[in-house]
Amino acid sequence: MKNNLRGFLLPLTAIVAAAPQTQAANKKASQPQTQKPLNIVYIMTDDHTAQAMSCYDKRYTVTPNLDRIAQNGLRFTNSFVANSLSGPSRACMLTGKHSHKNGFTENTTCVFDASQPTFPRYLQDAGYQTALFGKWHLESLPQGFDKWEIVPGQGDYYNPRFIEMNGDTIVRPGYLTHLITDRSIDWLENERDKQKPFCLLIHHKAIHRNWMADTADLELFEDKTFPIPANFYDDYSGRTAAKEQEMSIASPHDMDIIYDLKMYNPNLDTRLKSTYEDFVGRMDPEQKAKWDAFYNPIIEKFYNDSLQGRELAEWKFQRYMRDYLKVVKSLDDNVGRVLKYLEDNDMLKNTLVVYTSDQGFYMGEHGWFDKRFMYEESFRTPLVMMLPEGFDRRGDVTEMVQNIDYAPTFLEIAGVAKPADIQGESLMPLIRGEHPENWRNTLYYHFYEFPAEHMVKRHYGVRDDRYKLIHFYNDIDQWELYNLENDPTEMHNIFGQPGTEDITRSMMVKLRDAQLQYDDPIRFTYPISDSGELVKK
Ligand code: SGN
Ligand code: CA
Repeated sequence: MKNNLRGFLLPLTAIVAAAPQTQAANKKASQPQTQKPLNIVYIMTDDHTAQAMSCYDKRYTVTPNLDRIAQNGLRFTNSFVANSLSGPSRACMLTGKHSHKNGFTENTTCVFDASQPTFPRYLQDAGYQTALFGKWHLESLPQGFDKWEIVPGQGDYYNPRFIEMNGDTIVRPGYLTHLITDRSIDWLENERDKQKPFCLLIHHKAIHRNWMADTADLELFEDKTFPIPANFYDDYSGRTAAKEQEMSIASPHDMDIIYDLKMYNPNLDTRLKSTYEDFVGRMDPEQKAKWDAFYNPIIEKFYNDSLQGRELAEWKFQRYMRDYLKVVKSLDDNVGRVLKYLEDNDMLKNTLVVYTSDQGFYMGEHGWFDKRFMYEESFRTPLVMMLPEGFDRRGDVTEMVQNIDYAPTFLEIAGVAKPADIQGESLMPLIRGEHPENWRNTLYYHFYEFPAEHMVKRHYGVRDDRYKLIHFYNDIDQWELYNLENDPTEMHNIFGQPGTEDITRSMMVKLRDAQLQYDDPIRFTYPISDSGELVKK
């Protein structure tokens, strides 16, 4: 679905304020009451992957402001999502529950049930001021915020629309990443009650498709040639779902030469041309003049050169990388503006700054863009935190964490006891520098959005620190098993190979246990006895 406007169409009954269900669980946890409560600034981007963040990966770009967050706190090196898609990820992080529990399993038909408890509601009940600016993508309107202003659906990069709390839609002139930052700083400076602790969610559209850079950044990266990932020409042998996806950079259907790569041609019709025309149509004459001055020579050369085959695929890869990294640059600058505001106002000492993305993304690995798969690039998500005074731990956290952990973390900060139905774990022990012995050693994942754009089949799976087991189901029944130690790019599906029986059995047990623990109504059907023996099909 294109720029999604389903949020506009909801009847009022679907968006009325929910009954306060949070009271019972809202007992104060034991925390020193003498300490001033910490503020939380939770910055989240869309589709920003760790490969494009220099504190994780220095191959492609530099992100000094994001790196500053990590340098003054923690870098989580094993950070994952529960369902690699925007709406589902947001629902997981708001509720602390997997998709089957919060009900928002996929983007196309789900509407978030706003009557369920979320961390902003718990925080509000605990005396925090809560605010949200930017992308929301949950179709029902936000609840549990003292102030919010969201973009409809995916949002527009240029001169974007915002939905205000009173239901009005306004258009703000400018580039979205700046505007969300301006709005957030304005709230910090002029609107909040400075006597109360706060939790501010700054949730950007950047770096989402179709990666339209700010005109100020258009010239960046044009002289750079990025290394092509070793598995760019993956033939997907042994992996049916990977073969049948529609997220290939080389494919003219999947990556649109006009919409994605801006090679506008009035004489060429492509699948997403009209969407591109709509987006560019939002620009004012000055923005459009800069846009055209930059792109026109590239367009002319592109159509003259008539590249084919691998040359064309690699040209598309380079343009994709450049566009994506330009959008990252303005995001990084704007994160810097927020840090500067907090620093200038002496607020870093009592504010936890969290930076993450709604999921990872493919930067040409397996030949792809987009996300969805439980493979590493999109299962992972960056997570760095700048820590306030009194938290001395620095460096890497290597424990496996997941976006269902954010809600219980924020609850612990606010002194709210974790309700029994929250499935995530508070990250506070890790932030304090502890290494809890019983920390999770298995992650559970479940992706549902099929059939849909990009055609990634439904699947669930488990990952431990060495192996990953995935089951693709619904219209197929295929298992994949990876040894991440020998095969970190997941090119060799070893499921069913002689010699893998023991590890298959043990991963099946982990999968069965995870589905029971998280109470997922979809249970795998591979025959396994009560004692954990694998019954060969
Ligand atoms: C849009 C994009 C897709 C993307 C989904 C979900 N298409 O539909 O490429 O996978 O969003 O992304 S587009 O033609 O509209 O750009 S998500 O991050 O919001 O889940
Ligand atoms: Ca996303």
